Amino acid sequence: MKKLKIGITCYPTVGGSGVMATELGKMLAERGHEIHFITSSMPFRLNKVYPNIFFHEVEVNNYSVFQYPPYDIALASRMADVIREEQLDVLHVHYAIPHAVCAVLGRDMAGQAGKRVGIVTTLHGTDITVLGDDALLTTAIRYGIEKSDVVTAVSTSLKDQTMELIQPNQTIETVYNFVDEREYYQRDGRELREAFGIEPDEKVMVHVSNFRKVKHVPDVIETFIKTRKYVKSKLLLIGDGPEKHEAMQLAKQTPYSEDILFLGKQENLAELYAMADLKLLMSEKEAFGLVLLEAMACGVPGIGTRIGGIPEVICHEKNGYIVELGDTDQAAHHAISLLLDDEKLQLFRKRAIQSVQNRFHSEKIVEQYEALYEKVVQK
Ligand code: GMT
Repeated sequence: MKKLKIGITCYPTVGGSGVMATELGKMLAERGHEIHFITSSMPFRLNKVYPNIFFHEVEVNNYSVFQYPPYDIALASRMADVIREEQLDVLHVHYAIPHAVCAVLGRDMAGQAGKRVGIVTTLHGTDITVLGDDALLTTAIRYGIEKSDVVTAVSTSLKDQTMELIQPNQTIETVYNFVDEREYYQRDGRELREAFGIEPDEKVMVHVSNFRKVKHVPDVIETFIKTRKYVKSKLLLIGDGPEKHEAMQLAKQTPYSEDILFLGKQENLAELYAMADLKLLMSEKEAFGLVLLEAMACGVPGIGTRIGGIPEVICHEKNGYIVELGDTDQAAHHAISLLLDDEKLQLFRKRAIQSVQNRFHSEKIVEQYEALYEKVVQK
């Protein structure tokens, strides 16, 4: 396809959406497109130098007269400059609020001198499932969606929820998330397990999140405790966030506190997954669950709640298990049955890797985005 000039805006420090936007930018650059990140700081996964990736920082000054720094306006203004100066073909923004609205404003500010930039908006979840409930923001979210040329959602569940909650006059396409298979693959974790004091006959369960309330970390700990009674195992809790302290307190009160390891924020998740046998994601809101996909790519099957996009990632009883929100008995039941049956565990591991390759392969997903860009450019 024709090589394009693509602007990308995301929250550079926010979990899955920032990771996805950055990985997409890197893959598009590898396919010969010119990428312009327009973000408040360098995206944290942009850890390699590319000759065709550029970073345009959005600096927001803190004026003493204003109660709030004008981030949205500064971003729209920067977008306008980059659209004009770089003659962007496409501006791909992640999150409707504020990024889609800023993109529309930025395109307007850029004026008619340049060619009309196409706006592609990807919805990641929080913009709809949390902000979409806020009556003050619904109009702005609908505006951002309707003024975009193409809108995608990271799961069909999120797409349906957006249509129901926001009722935009716009079609939304599902484009799933992906992982970089060159980083997320099954590795030998024996050395690392030993370094962490994990015995060869122990199983390892893992949870990765930003420890927000919606992640239901106490349910993860409860599931582990119920499983630990029957399976010699450890629980690795990776990440940091507002509920971590409470989770640590809870872990301390359990009879297996020694087996619950809080590893904090970690960069090299693929290496850590090499130690794990099972992933737990017990969230009450989850548009996709990128952490599940990352684990599956490394051969770690998951147990997740019947929430949002999770059932689109986990195929119940094939590559993992789906349980109802809060049902830690059922989660523990599945965990025990899987962890005590080595043959089944190996089969689930294999199927987890296969489903990532078949349904969420990076090449396939990046091609889907390219096809949408092409559509926008031809408009
Ligand atoms: O889950 C979070 O708290 C972070 C949030 C984000 O904006 O990065 O994640 C959302 O986007 C991810 C990437 O598409 C999805 O995998 C997550 O499921 C989604 N989180 C929610 O919907 C709560």
